[in-house]
Amino acid sequence: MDRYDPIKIEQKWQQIWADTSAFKATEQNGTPKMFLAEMFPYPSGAGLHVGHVRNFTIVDVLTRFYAQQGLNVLRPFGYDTFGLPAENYAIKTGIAPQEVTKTNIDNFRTQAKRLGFAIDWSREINTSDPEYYRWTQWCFLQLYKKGLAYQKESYQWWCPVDQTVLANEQVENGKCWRCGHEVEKKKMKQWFFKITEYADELLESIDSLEWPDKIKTMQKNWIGRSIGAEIDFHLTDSQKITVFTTRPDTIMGATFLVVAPEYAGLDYLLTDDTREEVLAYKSAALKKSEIERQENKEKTGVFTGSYAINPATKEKIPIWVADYVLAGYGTGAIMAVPAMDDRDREFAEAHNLAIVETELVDRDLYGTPKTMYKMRDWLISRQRYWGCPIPIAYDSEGDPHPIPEDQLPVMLPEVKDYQPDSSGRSALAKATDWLKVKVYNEKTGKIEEMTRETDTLDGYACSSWYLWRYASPHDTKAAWDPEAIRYWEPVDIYVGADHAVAHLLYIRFWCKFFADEGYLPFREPIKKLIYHGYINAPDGKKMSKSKGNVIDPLDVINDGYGADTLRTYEMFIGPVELDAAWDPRSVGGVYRFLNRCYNLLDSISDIDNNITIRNKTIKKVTTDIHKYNFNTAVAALMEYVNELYKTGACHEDLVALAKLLKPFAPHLASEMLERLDANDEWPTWDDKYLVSDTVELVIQVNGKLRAKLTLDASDLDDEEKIKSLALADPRIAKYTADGIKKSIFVPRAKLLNLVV
Ligand code: ANZ
Repeated sequence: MDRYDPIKIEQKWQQIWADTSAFKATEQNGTPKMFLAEMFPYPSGAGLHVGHVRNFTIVDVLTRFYAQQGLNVLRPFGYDTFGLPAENYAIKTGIAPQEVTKTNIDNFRTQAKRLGFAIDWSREINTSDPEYYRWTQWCFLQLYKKGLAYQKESYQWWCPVDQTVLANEQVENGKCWRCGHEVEKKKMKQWFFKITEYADELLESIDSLEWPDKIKTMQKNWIGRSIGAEIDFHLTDSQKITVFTTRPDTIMGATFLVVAPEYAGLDYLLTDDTREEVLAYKSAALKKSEIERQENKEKTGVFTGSYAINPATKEKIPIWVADYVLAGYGTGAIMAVPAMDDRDREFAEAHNLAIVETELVDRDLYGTPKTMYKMRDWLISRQRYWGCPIPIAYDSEGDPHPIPEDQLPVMLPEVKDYQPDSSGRSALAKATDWLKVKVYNEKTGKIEEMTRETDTLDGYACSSWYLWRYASPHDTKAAWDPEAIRYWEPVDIYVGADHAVAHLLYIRFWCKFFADEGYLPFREPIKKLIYHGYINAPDGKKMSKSKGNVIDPLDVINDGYGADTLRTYEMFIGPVELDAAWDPRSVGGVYRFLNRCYNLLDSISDIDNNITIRNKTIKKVTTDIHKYNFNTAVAALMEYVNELYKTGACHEDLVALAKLLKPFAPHLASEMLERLDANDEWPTWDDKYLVSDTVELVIQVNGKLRAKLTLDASDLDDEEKIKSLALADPRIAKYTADGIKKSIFVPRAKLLNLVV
């Protein structure tokens, strides 16, 4: 027969899939659905990288797997297109971000098609398309109406030379990334979403999700709920400082107070002797990042010149200012208890302040109970051109008014010069015609000429609802169609490798808000989350252009390996949640494996020699994919093929092989199934053919042999099951009644050691 020619086979099947709209999804009441998505990519000029391929292939393996099992599968695709790279490119080259984005999307689409992804291309979305951002603006207005989108003064990084606001990532070692001048913090009016309104629910409902523990913990820490109290320390009868403490019981040991440099009442605390030094300290502190400040390695701080009374001891204690106290948390003021708190002790030692060991008092004796969160409201305004315009206009008094919903979208106008304006406003400030708009003023009851908001929305706003747009991407009447939503959502499996506390928190917040508004019939948008590892260069280092170690996935395909090899290799590369290093030799190995699969078609045996291994392989691949153990599923297929070469493959062996291979190598598998005249329905196994291998497992308690258990060999990779079997055994249970400290499982030695 002919030799395996991936390029030819892949072209053939990609054409067939395109011609037949093979992956178009429609609602089918009565058929269970499965909605899978990756975190949609930012279409950069560099094209797809191997990390995207891992991300998209995981989704694709599952999409094809569930489709082969008869579920009604939805796997859409989209592009997260607003953001700084396109704008910076425009500033540098003068080429419109709209143009660059279109070119990049076209390239991404072509590349994704060459990888054979089972995408419903009719549902493609692009966040910078006016038909999309029109609804992002609608979402903003719903939040605005409920007071959850509001304005507040806040400190921003500011470059006095470039006269522009800078994003955190544009400040490098305290200097402007563009001109190198030292940056400052400047107080400016900004837009926020009130995510803190949902802090409790975001914290409490996360445990109901099938998400990796790592991500759940990161979100919990980010929300950072602290239960404590606010206590007043009086300077005079009418003047006081309120502190937030999680340890009101330590108040007897509070020997000084510390306020943040930005503390609102700071000026009031200063004396003629201290003013100059404190203000110099403040301006230095404003240049530091929050992380630097919390570290406060040198324990810097200055005395304000004022004292307050500790309400428990009635002692007069000094008030200091130090940048380890953050303005945005609690009240921006703390009671320092150096005998109890390490940071306070180090500070007291550095400044010769009293350290007094005392007893604890009853927690409710002083102050009022207070729950505090680390999470702040989400700052969403960007002084940037390339983003979704905020649908707001200001009247002559500077008061904001929403642009009426029937005037959406507020189109992003085309401009010539993308440089932010000298007042720190985006390039939109220079679009003079666009700036003027007639809006109804409810204060005067008249339609008046107003000035548009020139800030644009944080790109994370655009991605906070796109998963719902996928249900009805062409809807011109609503952001999403409730019927389509009820059928497809929530997302069953979501796959990504980033945004643990940003995007994945924001989308949960919007979901709860729109559920409260009656627009969504669920309160959590994503049931299961797969958070996968990165692919690194062969030496384990991060791939980067400057190191010249980037592997271009298209090169792998064009070298003759084909997309099936690339996909299968990236699933074989290691456990899905771990980072993995690219290994060119292993790519070759996967290619040879696919060749061997194809060549088996050459000589089909009449005798069925492989009923046991066939059933075993079907079971193993099925259960592995269910557990997202893609690498061991591929390994099982490799073993199976080795066996078939030894014993001879019959028709049924090959049909099973092609069906199991299809999620990983869909082109080759489709070709094999066609030649075998078989459909792609997922195969089932029959337990009666699975003579189970048993193993004996040694159970130790504190290193001493206490029991031996006989187990099914396939259970050896299920540590949790083994642990619970051991703990349930009466010979073990008598030693572990008080719980275990840890367990050490060594599958190769068939040994479980419980430490009590
Ligand atoms: C006295 C005390 C004694 C404290 C003690 C802790 C231990 P979390 O758990 O993070 O909420 N704190 C309060 N506001 C602060 C701010 N704006 N910047 C820096 N530190 C601040 O921690 C709350 C504790 O962190 C508070 O309780 C306060 O110190 C400090 F043995 O008060 B504690």
